[in-house]
Amino acid sequence: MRIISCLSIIGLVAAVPSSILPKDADLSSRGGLAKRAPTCNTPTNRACWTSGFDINTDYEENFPATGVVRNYNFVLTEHDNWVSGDGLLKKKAMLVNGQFPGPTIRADWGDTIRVTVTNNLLVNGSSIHYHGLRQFQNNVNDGANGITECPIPPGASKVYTFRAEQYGSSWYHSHFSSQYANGIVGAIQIDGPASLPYDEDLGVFPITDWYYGAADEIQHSLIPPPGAAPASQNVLFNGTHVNAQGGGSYYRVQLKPNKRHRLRIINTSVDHTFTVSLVDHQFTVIQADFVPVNAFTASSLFLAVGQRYDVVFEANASVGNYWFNVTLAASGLCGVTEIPFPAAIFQYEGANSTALPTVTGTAPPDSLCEDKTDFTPVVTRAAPAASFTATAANDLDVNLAVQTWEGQQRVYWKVQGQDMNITWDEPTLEYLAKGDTNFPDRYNVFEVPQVNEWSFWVIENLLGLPHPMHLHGHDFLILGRSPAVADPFSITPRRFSTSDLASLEFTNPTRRDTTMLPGNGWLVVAFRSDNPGAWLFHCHIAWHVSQGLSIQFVERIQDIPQTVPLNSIEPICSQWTTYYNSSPFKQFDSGLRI
Ligand SMILES: *[C@@H]1O[C@H](CO)[C@@H](O)[C@H](O)[C@H]1NC(C)=O
Ligand SMILES: *[C@@H]1O[C@H](CO)[C@@H](O)[C@H](O)[C@H]1NC(C)=O
Ligand SMILES: *[C@@H]1O[C@H](CO)[C@@H](O)[C@H](O)[C@H]1NC(C)=O
Ligand SMILES: *[C@@H]1O[C@H](CO)[C@@H](O)[C@H](O)[C@H]1NC(C)=O
Ligand SMILES: *[C@@H]1O[C@H](CO)[C@@H](O)[C@H](O)[C@H]1NC(C)=O
Ligand SMILES: *[C@@H]1O[C@H](CO)[C@@H](O)[C@H](O)[C@H]1NC(C)=O
Ligand SMILES: *[C@@H]1O[C@H](CO)[C@@H](O)[C@H](O)[C@H]1NC(C)=O
Ligand SMILES: [Cu+2]
Repeated sequence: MRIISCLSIIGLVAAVPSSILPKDADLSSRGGLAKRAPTCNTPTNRACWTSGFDINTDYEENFPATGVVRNYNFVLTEHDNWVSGDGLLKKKAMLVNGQFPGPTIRADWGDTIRVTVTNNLLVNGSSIHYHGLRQFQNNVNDGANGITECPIPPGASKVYTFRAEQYGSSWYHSHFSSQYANGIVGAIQIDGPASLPYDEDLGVFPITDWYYGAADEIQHSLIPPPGAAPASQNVLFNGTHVNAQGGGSYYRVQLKPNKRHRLRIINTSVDHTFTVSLVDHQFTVIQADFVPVNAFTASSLFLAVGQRYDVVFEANASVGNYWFNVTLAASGLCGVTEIPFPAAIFQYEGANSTALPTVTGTAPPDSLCEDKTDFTPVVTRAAPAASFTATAANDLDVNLAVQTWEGQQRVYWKVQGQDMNITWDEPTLEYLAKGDTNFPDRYNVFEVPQVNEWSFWVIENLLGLPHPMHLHGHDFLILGRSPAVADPFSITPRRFSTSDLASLEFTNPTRRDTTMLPGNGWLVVAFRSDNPGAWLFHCHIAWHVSQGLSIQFVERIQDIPQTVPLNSIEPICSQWTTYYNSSPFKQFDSGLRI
């Protein structure tokens, strides 16, 4: 029932004339939070939010109707030889409002977010994806070009409107080929309740691998075998770092002595999965992706591309400066950077603001490229174990292939023998708008027809390289995966077998939107088919998705026309088609890049 009430709220926002919508929030002050509903959220009680809504509320069924609309204007621009936050030149930058990271989208739980994106790039199209946002019955606003929309051509604008149904920390990024590696990336902070008290919110802390080259040129260099991802030249903390030549500066985060701080760590990498740690401090995790979890404490945390951890820690060490370190897996399988010890500085009030930390700290244990899956969501979910069997129909084999393309050898990533290769001006939703369900094989469509049932997927990796897998439109339950090994290349692929069944956890397992698929191993995930639409499921390594590592779940095809305004994609599609037909710059990859 409550799902229906959310639906009608969304419908109302879309249907009412803008004159009677609540007055837009004043974004000029306090990060856009000048206007907000009264909240019972205080430093001693973060679990509380507003009347009827707290940390135990099932946010997939119910979220506050604040009536507030947060407006953002994003202008995408292109710059040659742009000075990066580490003081060195990036050959090609593409930026949101001229900055990197782009502006943070900030809203309260339940607000409506409206982002107007104007594409002022020279020749590229673009589409902006809001990572982890559930987009309930709102598939057209998912920002995946070739799936849910046509790219926005240069000179055109598009408005994305969606509700902050969940709360926590995330990011947005371009989904047009490898474009986000040029810098079209920013953070999202949605304020809501939390599972632990804290005093200070330090805000979002995006960490990214950084390449001085142009993304298109790097991607072109990966066409011929071996097609292996290059090392990054740097790692930026909130856009800043020292560089290998001794320039640049460490990003400094200010701490208040003896206060509990909340930090929102976001891995906005193109390629790297890493471990973070803060010398002499422990992190207590309160949220993983957009899912609040029962607090647990760790001395280091591993983040795959796209993953987020909201942590709380107490500034109770002696007043001073402390390294916040990023460590890559020793095997190099989770990415390689040319900068030896990427770090930021966490500086206590009263500490010397030019001095470097003196304590090196101890390196965290090798992550073996594996994310944690032993924490428990606050709002519980269970999948019916009896409904699960591994069959040919829910098997997704991931493998690499070399094929001839335009007279040259080319590397492809394939799922069930097929690499994704979409056509920008024929997105999946356009097929559906025309009533055509005859998708080309290269769209890699897997249909999920059942209504409100759990759908189970067994992903089997037939190579040693791990992949961070991300699903749009849902948080998935991580039922299980094969154990991490130090050198997955040294073993033969481990397929899921009936003897592995007993190791699966169906009752409130870890739930999130991104997780690692082990090298030469398997991963079993489940999601409930409660959100009709075409939802991507892909590796979040930008280079790999461009090389094809992606599928789309077309969920409840019969219900999509009733719940998704398919015609709304047409204006941009016709503008894109007109533009692209006359553009000499053509698609040379899968067309996708998260
Ligand atoms: C995108 O822009 C880059 C940089 O200007 C260019 O190299 C590439 O060919 C463009 N690709 C498309 C499909 O427009
Ligand atoms: C990162 O930068 C943003 C934008 O300036 C700021 O709001 C945020 O607090 C910074 N994060 C940290 C941890 O300092
Ligand atoms: C971010 O994720 C990427 C891709 O999985 C990974 O290679 C990188 O090490 C991660 N970075 C951090 C800081 O966790
Ligand atoms: C700092 O606080 C943490 C957790 O609140 C606690 O485990 C730790 O012992 C404290 N350390 C010091 C030096 O008091
Ligand atoms: C702060 O640190 C700098 C660099 O190490 C040093 O030169 C300076 O003397 C220090 N200032 C104080 C007040 O200790
Ligand atoms: C943390 O980073 C600093 C600065 O690069 C480095 O000196 C230190 O060795 C690193 N510590 C660990 C444990 O990686
Ligand atoms: C994608 O499919 C189109 C249409 O079949 C084809 O022309 C193109 O070569 C394919 N792209 C790649 C990278 O395989
Ligand atoms: Cu991958």
